[in-house]
Amino acid sequence: MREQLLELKEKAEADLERCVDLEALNEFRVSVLGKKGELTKLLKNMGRLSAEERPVIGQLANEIRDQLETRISRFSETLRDQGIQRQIAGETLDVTLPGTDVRTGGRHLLYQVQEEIEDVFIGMGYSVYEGFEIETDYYNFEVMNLPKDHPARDMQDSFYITPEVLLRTHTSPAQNRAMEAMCPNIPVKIIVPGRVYRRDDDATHSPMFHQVEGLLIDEHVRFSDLKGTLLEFARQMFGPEQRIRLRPSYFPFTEPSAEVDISCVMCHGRGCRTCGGTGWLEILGAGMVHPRVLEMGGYDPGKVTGFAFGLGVDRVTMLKYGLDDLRLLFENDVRFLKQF
Ligand code: FA5
Repeated sequence: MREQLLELKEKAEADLERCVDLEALNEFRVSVLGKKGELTKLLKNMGRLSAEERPVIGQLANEIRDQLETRISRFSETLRDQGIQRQIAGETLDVTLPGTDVRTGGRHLLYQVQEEIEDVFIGMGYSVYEGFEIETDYYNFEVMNLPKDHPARDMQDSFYITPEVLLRTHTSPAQNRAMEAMCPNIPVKIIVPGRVYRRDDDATHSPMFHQVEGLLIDEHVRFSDLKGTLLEFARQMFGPEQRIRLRPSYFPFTEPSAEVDISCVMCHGRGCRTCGGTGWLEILGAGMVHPRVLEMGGYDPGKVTGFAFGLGVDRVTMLKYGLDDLRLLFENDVRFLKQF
């Protein structure tokens, strides 16, 4: 049996060198040292040996196994190195292959339009003031002259965090916050851009949308100042031919109040599908700041007057870019967004 073992070793050492790759070497290893391999088969005859021979042969078999394992492992390293060398030698650099496309991000269309709106008002001397997206019932409604149980609260159904804390339904609460911060200084001349939330959801109403609030408080501010400011805004935003129309409306925090329309940007006032044949499109609510709102902000309505407006940024974006569904802006479809 000793001779058989030595023969197996000699043959295995010669065969090992003939393995051309790692796969062949692994197959070879299994065929010699594996559970059903040649060495195991040979050792099954150990039972026939005498008690003195058995440990001697057993030890020899172990030595042969260890030696073969070591040779296989070394040869596998040689094969691996050869493979790498071959790969390097065969590699060529193809400079004509297309490069990896590096995509750069861009500003979302809505924020491009919001910035454009801000620029128009900054050009008219307004400063940008930041409000809070999470507001208290007090600022969102009460100081806007909407006490609890006021029926006009129904116009702006909100998302409540607690009965007293909610996601703001409009940017108007920032009016009072700004008045508190600035009183008794005049003029207060601010715009407040930001996200607002309502329980709305259709093609022209989104549960999260954007407004830009405007507030001017000073001596002798008149309704005609409001009208002139909004006309100037519409012209800078939509072109010099743009007209605006004020329709009487109701907001508890302004008196008088108006809904403001611009002449339809699609048909220029002739009447089309977008404007429902009327030639006009609503973009904002506005009015003269209610004396009680001035008072609650610390100002004396006998000495100062003011106007305010709340502009829908998403609406302006739809009109400027001819979008027929507001929700396109929030679906995060890159094919849509990268057009702008
Ligand atoms: C208000 O939110 C008042 N705070 C505006 C205001 C401010 C009036 C200051 C007077 C003085 P209104 O609910 O009409 O008003 O909303 C104003 C504008 O926001 C609308 O003209 C419209 O352009 C836009 N808007 C309203 N709801 C949505 C909505 N769900 N999705 C998208 N835009 C909306």
